[in-house]
Amino acid sequence: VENGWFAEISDLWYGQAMSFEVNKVLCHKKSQYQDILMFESKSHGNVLVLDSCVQCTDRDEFSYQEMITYLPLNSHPNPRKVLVIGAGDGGVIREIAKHPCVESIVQCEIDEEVVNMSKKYLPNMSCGYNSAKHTLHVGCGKEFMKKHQGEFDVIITDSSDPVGPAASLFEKEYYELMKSALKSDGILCSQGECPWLDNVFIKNMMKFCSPLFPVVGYAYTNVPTYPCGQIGFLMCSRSPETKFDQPLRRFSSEQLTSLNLKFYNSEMHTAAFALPQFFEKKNKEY
Ligand code: AAT
Repeated sequence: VENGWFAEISDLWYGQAMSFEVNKVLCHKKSQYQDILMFESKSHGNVLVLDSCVQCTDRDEFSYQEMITYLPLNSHPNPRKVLVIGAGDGGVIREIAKHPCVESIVQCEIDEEVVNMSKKYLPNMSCGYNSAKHTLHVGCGKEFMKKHQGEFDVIITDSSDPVGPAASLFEKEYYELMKSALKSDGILCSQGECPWLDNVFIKNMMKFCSPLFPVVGYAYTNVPTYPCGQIGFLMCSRSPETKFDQPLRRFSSEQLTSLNLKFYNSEMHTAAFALPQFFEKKNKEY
């Protein structure tokens, strides 16, 4: 934080940076795994930053948390047991806990400090931890995956960017491990970076997923405070029946209200899979 502003400077999006005017730094410390910064912003409520990358803001987190949750859960005929990797802020747990089919939520987050700081400064997200369906394991998602076979209906990987502790969650080996941790008709959905910045990286991941899963898809949503204002999701299904862009459960307007959804609905679900023309091209043009 310099001159009252925080700028999200990183080689992952060189030459550009989202900035926030800072009211107050709430906490800044180094955990065993990463640098953790929490500040109160002038316009976006509290903001969580890990290793200089913005993870969420009070103002626009719902778009990401709702979409990474309901895209896979509503593509699955009966998602009862859900595994979440990462998601230290708790927002994805908050969303999964609302889903009518879900019976249990297992979470594996590497950094307990992120969980503790979120409980203190991000109550609107960490309220997810109060769900009776939820169990937390502290550890690396990849190591956790090796110990589980054929157990989960859905696996959601809400991970930070592919540098530091999350790098292993973007590798082919991790997708092979997720495949075997899923039930035979299971679905996975992972934080899939941004088409404007990482087109080649994303296409490469889709390429190594396609021999592993009969159905592979990519969707994206708008998050104004993520780099370029967009973030995508890489989705894979073990069931050849899955049609990601056609949700099996369509929430009525009463349900959308009672679930307190602010972004997701069936139309947004289908639209999220429509990809721009440049996504199909092989080479980065920007
Ligand atoms: N809900 C949106 C916030 C995140 S947080 C990503 C979480 O992944 C963090 O809590 C981090 O500690 C955790 N994490 C990182 N590596 C691992 C790992 N190997 N195993 C388990 N958890 C891990 C996502 C923000 C996306 C930002 C896009 N620019």
